[in-house]
Amino acid sequence: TDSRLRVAVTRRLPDPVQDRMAALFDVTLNEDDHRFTRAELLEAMRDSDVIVPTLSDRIDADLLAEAGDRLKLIANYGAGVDHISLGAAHERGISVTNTPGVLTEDTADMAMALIIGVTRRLAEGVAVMQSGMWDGWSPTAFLGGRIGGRKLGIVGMGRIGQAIAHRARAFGMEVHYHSRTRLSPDIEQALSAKWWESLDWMMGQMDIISVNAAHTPATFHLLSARRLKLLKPSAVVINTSRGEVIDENALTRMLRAGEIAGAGLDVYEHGQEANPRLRNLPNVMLLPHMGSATLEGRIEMGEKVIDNIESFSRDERPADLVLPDML
Ligand code: 8YV
Repeated sequence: TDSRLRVAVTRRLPDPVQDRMAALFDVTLNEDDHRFTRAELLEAMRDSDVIVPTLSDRIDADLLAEAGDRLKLIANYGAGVDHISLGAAHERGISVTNTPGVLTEDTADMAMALIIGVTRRLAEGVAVMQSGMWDGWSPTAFLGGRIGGRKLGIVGMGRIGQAIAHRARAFGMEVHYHSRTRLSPDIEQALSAKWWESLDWMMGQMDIISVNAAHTPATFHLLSARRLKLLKPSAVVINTSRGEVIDENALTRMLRAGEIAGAGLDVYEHGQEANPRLRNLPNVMLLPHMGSATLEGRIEMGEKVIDNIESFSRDERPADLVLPDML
């Protein structure tokens, strides 16, 4: 009999990751990469010591209650764990790990791409060239705003927020931030970042807001309709974190009414789907959750998952253990 850990992976992962997993564990892969139904997810959880889910798998308290007691570790492929009921897992003695760090720079790059893309009207430029309707250069066509000197307000200053701050400084932006805990003075100084205790006050002063806070009960609709109204009409909203942190309907209404100037969104409140009323707005760039989508990053995420499973199997504390009180 096979004494190796039984590991179920819910989505297709890059080949080097799957190959290494197959060499180390008794692994079940999802070669055709279909999204698991609840029943398939439950079956995988019942039959495995370890499950490797992604954000497309909702592991709530009800599912955990039905999963039996073989499952010991949820080794999430991804940093965000808002699709997993951490409290319920903890109560059942199931450990949870994630993959922080390896996707920080890629996600920060994508946030910058959206900041520049919306401010410099890249989507409009691409669209006119694709349509074949460009009628030649004009001194007043496609005028965007200058990136240098713009005030960037980062909401949530963890790893990704700080990586964006570094980049924004190199582009000559002014960096401001709001977060639960203030950075240490030396980090704040290195980033030339100004902390705002009040998100409300920061909102009113910024040219660009970048959302980089995890989705937790405390950050759900942190950018509420009321707070969004505090923005200047010339302001732009960028989100590469989780859609739920912004009231997407309120944001959509304001964009359509011209009450804010633009948005760059990689994530949506209803997960796999953007509000259809966000489409076809020239000042809105929508991406299909690509923030961490680099081949290098996705391989490193897999390596982190494997390291976490291996530590766990040796009865060591996995490097990326997530506890309910950490969020
Ligand atoms: C991943 C993400 O695509 O890590 C996260 O939290 O949102 C993305 O980087 C996703 O988590 C894969 O499960």
